[in-house]
Amino acid sequence: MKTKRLTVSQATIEYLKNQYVERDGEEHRFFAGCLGIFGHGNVAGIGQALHQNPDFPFYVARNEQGMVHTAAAYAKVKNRLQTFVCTSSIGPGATNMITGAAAATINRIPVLLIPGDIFATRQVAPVLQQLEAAHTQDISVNDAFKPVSKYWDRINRPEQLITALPEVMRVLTSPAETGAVTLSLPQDVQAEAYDFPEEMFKKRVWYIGRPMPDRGLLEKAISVIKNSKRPLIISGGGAIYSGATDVLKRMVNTTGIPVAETFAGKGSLDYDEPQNLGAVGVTGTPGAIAMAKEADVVIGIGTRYSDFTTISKSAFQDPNVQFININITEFDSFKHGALPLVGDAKAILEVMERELSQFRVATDYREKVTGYNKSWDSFVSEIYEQKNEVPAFQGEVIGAVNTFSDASDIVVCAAGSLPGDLHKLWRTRDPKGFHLEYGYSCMGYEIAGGLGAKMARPNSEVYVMVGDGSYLMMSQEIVTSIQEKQKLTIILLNNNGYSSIGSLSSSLGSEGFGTYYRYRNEETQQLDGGLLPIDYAANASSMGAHVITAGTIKEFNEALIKAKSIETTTLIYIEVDRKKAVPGFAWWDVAVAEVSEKNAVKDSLETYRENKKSQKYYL
Ligand SMILES: Cc1ncc(C[n+]2csc(CCOP(=O)(O)OP(=O)(O)O)c2C)c(N)n1
Ligand SMILES: [Mg+2]
Repeated sequence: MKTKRLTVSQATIEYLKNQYVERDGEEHRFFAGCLGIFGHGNVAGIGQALHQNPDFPFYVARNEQGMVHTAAAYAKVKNRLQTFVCTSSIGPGATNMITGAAAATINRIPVLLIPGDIFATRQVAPVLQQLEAAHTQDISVNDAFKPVSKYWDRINRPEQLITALPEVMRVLTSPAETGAVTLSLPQDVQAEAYDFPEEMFKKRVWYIGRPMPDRGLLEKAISVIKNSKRPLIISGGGAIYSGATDVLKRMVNTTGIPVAETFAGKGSLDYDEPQNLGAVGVTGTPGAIAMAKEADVVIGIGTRYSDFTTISKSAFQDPNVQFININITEFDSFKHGALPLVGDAKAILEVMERELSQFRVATDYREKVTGYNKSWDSFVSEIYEQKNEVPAFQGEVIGAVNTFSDASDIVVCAAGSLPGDLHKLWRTRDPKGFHLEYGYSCMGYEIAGGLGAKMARPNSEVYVMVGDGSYLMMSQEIVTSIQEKQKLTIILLNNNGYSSIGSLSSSLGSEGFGTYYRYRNEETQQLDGGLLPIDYAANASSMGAHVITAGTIKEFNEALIKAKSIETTTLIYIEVDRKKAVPGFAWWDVAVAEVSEKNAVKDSLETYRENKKSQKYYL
């Protein structure tokens, strides 16, 4: 056997560099490079290996959580066909990545995490940043990655790498299995040399297929659809990742089956396609909500049916509703007692398109759908209309960005009141234009994720829409975007705190308690004093961003024009009215206190109990 003498770190990078994926005849490298922050746990191992591999680009990030979001956003824009490696030191550097890992795994997005780990030899224990356990030496904080990783391994001996790396790749490139993969590398092992088989470093192409479900089940599903009166498609992220959007459009244009979109699935159809009902679920449009309620056959495509999609299991009210789930993941395909079509969305829809070429929904059903599409669009136009009030209305700010942006641009968002408003109001014109991380809805994803989106699609403008709360939680990847000349246009909507959770709290009787950015009031001893003097514009500017402050929506429009002409990351600051909200049309199950001293809470408990009556088990 021919061998090559390398350190474990050098072998890891050499191997990763030679991994490719192929789908539909297109082949490319799976890793775009490595994001990282060094500490004693990775500087001399992985750091040294990266240093001697300039063809595997390294990007220094500002926060380990942020860099995992960057990697995940990149992979999301690339439809999971390419991603980054993220390397961290041991201890806090490593555990900072756990939130990012959970977000990637929930959203079924591939990221490879290589945290450093405590010495395998154990002689120097406790090394700086080691959390010891009295009952075992076979544990470190990196074990905390296990519940959020789709594959987890620790390399205690160099030769373990030879069998670990193919598993890493199998999971990352599997559309069904993918998520965060953690390869824990003790710092001494990272630097250890070994004679690795040369074969390990040959170019390897991982084929991403388009598997088909059982034929009998597929026939059954098609006949169920043919016999349906009120079919409805729920389109999720999987429809976009598999590239099924063209065939979906053709199929629904012909058959008239309406489509409602989840957060990850928004963009499956352009907003003005007559079969598009828009957002489904808690943040859904009235049309999507009404049609889900009465649907007799629900065809889920690449959706995991989160509570936001199912209106906390109350969206589908037909007593005989039948689900057909097209999903690459068996786990999701069985949800709601569905006919499980385990396979690739595009491949399955191609068969359905052929088999349903003669199928048509009834004319009145088709017209109802078209009517909902049109009436919702008029509603959006009303919200988009610029009234020039100060402070501005969040809905009109969204409208201004949507109207100004090109179809190929990307809007990025994750948490707060913006995601729901964007889900309802954003007019989609490209399957990749709407980039919402709403699986983990992780505050802090916005700017870090925007950076990943920009790196994945450098010719698009990336509009990061972020609330003041999320901005304060994590905005430091602005620095990375400037360093790498990856321009972002960040729109910071300030409403002095957590308006989304504040209105949720108020709607449940708790008066927005603890959700304002205010001083502690000496008289009340509560946080209801004056507003905090946070200067967001100065903050962004101190990191090197170009900043434009817009006082009115008119100034905001001008700022968008200006921002487009600027080559560096630009932040547009605007204050928005905390009290003026885009209307909602459905409830959400958030448990209300069963005993309380407050009448408002007692009242909301009544409403809550009433709403809960609409919940169902779909068995
Ligand atoms: C990391 C994290 N912590 C807490 C939450 C719960 N949460 C959801 S929205 C929100 C407030 C967001 O505030 P801001 O970004 O200002 O948006 P707004 O609600 O004001 O629109 C909080 C605390 C979360 N989603 N993520
Ligand atoms: Mg806010």
